[in-house]
Amino acid sequence: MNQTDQNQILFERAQRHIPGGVNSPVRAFRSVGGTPCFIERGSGARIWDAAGNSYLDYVGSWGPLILGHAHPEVIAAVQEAAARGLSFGAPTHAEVELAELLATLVPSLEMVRLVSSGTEATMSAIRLARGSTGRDLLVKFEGCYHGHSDSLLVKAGSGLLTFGNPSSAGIPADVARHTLVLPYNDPAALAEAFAHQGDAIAAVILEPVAGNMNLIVPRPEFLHAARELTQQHGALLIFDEVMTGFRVGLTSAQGRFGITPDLSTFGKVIGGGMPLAAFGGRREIMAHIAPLGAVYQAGTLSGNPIAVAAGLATLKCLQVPGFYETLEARAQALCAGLAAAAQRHGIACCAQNVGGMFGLYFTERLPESYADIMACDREMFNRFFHAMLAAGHYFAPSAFEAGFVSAAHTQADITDTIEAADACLAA
Ligand code: HOZ
Repeated sequence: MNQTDQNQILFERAQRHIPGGVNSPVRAFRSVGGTPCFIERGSGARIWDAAGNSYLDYVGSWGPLILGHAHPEVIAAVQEAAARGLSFGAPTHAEVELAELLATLVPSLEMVRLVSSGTEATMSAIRLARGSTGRDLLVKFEGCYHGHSDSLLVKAGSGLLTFGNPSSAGIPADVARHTLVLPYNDPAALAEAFAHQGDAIAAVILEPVAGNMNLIVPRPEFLHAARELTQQHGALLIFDEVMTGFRVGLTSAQGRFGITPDLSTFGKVIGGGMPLAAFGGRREIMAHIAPLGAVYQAGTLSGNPIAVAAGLATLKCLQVPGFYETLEARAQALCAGLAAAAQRHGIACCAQNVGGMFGLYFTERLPESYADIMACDREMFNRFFHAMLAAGHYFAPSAFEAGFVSAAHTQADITDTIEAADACLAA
């Protein structure tokens, strides 16, 4: 049997009992075409699929694996915690430590609640914003993705954008009408919304670096307008840092850009590859959460001890001096090298990174909006994706996702990927 058939065989089996053969839509390779790789194992910057192929991985489980796969300290912490029991549904010492550490590293997190996924974190933060302000209207931005709860699946990014259907079926119109969608990076549109409906807006939620419509860097004036307008009108500013949290720096995007939100959501890196997320913020707002207040939120696996152990071990490694400087340098080198390789072959291409996340665009200039992203050459991306995959370099299977570099990627790995891109783009 041809080795490569193993992925195909598994995909066919998977489709019999799992919708689309995957447990999260982007994994299905539908926008790029072809068969998804069924991953058997990972180590450092590499993953291996069921057919025995190995790849340098620039997905990193969509962001959590900032230390690379199977980092020894994280695995040891997980094994040690697992030996003491998988779940208690009761408070533990370790979750207190994690809450204290998060509050120290990100000072806006005066109080935090641990949950199991980014979706849960954003959904709960919005309920809290509505419950604490007594208002219903939520402002989000076109192409931003904040998980799959009802209020947030309106003109969303990630898988919805990948499949060209940015608003999900199954959301009652009555729910969707409480979500106002505005263009990202457009402070004037936000000011106008507040001028008209400012006293009805509970919260503005945004990705402080948009990472679910490829990657868009925020204009400073956009973030400042979001902070000032929410403050002026008694609304809350929610930073969705599920992707950017501890990915763009030790103080996350809010520290990097010097903006203090009222509430923030975290996920991915804080769980080190385990299902862990959090929402938190100002003490007086968080005091509305049950059991202190009337906004209900709960979960059997919230603060799960194995996930917390992985998160603590990961956050410890991130505090080593120079960690983020090296990560940023690697991501920058990758971006510069990929763009230069494409340009050498006359292909319109640019790339940029923020910390350890990056965007690669087949277009002339760096995109600043959803519209700019939609104008990129998707066919070119798909060709690039498949040529790189065949050469052993695993990029996100969608032109609408950010990429991720980990601390396990060496300069030699980056050089290898750039050389492969040069060869692929020449063909
Ligand atoms: N929504 C994630 C990317 N932005 C994809 C999650 C997954 O497929 O694992």
